[in-house]
Amino acid sequence: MGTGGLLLAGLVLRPSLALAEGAIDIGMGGTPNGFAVWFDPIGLLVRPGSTIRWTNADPGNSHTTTACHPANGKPLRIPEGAEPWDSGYLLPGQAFEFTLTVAGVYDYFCRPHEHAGMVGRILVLPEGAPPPAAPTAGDGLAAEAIAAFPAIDDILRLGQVPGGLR
Ligand SMILES: [Cu+2]
Repeated sequence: MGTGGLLLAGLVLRPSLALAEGAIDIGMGGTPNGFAVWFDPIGLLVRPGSTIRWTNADPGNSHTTTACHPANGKPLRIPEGAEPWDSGYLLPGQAFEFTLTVAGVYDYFCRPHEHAGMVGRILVLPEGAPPPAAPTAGDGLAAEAIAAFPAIDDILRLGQVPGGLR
């Protein structure tokens, strides 16, 4: 096999990384009876400056996307100096966009479903940068939420960690 084959292999082995020009989508989903609720993907790797669009694709529930930040009554689990966000309640079909500029780990949750473990984690990483450590601040955040964040290693390996019923 020549150089071309090696180049192709390198391309195929790259993790899928969302480099879209527009917003990168995260769905908010749930079962019709509200038995389970989720963000999908639950883990996401993006470059600084990426705009994320959360859309409530769950016909039976309202959801929020809310940064783990003291401004939202939660421990700081986004990078120091980064802007927190809180979508407020999104009815089925509604969406919320936010742009992440500061590199690091962003943990967020859904206000009405924190105790159901409805959380997500976004890793904002410049190309070639070493991976940051996972946030550890936990006081004031439900144990079910803390337990549900996907591992940094999985986000790095997969680019997108699927959420939802599996
Ligand atoms: Cu929710």
